[in-house]
Amino acid sequence: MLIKRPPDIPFSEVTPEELYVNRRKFLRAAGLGAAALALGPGALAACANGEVKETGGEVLQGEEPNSYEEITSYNNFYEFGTGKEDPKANSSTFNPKPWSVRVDGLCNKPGTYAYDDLVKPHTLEDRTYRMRCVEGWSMVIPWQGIPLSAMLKRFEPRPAAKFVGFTTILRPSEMPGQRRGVLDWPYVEGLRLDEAMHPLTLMVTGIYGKALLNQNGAPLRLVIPWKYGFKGIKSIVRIEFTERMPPTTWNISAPSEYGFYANVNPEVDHPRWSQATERRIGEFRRRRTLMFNGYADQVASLYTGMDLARNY
Ligand SMILES: Nc1nc2c(c(=O)[nH]1)N[C@H]1C(S)=C(S)[C@@H](COP(=O)(O)O)O[C@H]1N2
Ligand SMILES: [Mo]
Repeated sequence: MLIKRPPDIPFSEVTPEELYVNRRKFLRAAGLGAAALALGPGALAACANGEVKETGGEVLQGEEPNSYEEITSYNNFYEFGTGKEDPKANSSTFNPKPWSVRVDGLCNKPGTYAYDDLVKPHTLEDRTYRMRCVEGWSMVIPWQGIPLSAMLKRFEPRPAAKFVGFTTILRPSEMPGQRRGVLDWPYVEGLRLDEAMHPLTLMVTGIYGKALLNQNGAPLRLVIPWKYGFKGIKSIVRIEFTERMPPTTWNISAPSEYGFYANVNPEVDHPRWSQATERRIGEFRRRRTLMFNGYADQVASLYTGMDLARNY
C-alpha cells in the first residue's frame, strides 16, 4: 500500500505521526483495518525505488502504535547509559554520518559498503510491529526499513554460512557508556541464517517515516519482532556470515539469563522474573504476553522440534 501524500507538500512538512494514526483510523472506520493491515509479507507488488509500501506485521485490534515521543524518549541503549532516559539525553553528539558497514565472512561479495549503497537499491517498507523487551515492557512501533533478507542476498552468502553476526560501532568518544565496563564493548548480536532471512526480520532505517534518531540506533539497526528487544542491535557497522553460532553480548554478560534465541515466550520465565505478562508503555493494566510475541503463525515452524525451555 502506498502512502499517498499531497504532491505539493514536502514530506518533512507532514506530521508523520498524524498521517499514520489517521490513516489507520480511516482504514478501521471503513472496515478495512484488519484486512488491509493483515496482509502477509510479500502480498503486495514491489514498487519503484524510494517509495514506501506497507506489508506484514499485522496491527491487531486495540493496539495503537505508541507515540513518537514515547518511542524516542524511553529506550535501552547502554552505550549511552543504563537509564531509560539516558539514550535521548546523552546521544546528541553521536554522529551517524557518514556511515559504512563492513561485510565479511562466508559470502561472495564481502566489502565495505557505504550507507547509500546499502539502502538506496531497496524500497523502504512500513512495518508496524509489537515489540517486547525482556525486562517486561512493550511498545507498538511503526518501523520503516528493508527486509534483512533482501539486503543479505546481495552479499551472496555461501552454503556453509549458517549464522550471521552483527556488531555495533565502537566509539567511546561519542558513547559515554563505552567508557565504562557495564557490558563487553562493542555490543554484538547474531541470528541463525534462516531467522535472518525470515520476511518479518527488518533492517530499520526509520520510525514514523522519519530517519532513525540516535537513541533508536541510527542509522541502521535490526528488528526481529518475535524476539526480545536485546536481539535488535543498534548502530550496526559489521555483518559477518559464519558457520558457528556467533557470540552475543547479553549471553556473554549473563549466560544463564539470556540465551542466543531469546524468542518471546510467556511460558519460559527469566530466572529472576516471570515473562507471562508485560506493561505496554502508556497503559496501566498489564497485558498477557503472547507466544512469539503474537507472530507464532509466521515463525513457529523455524523452531520445530526444539526444546524452547532449553534454547531460551
Ligand atoms: N548496541 C546496542 N543495541 C541495543 C541495546 C544496547 O544497549 N546496545 N539495547 C537493546 C535492548 S535491551 C532493547 S529493548 C532495544 C530497545 O530499542 P529501542 O530503544 O529503539 O526501543 O534495543 C536493543 N539494542
Ligand atoms: Mo530490552
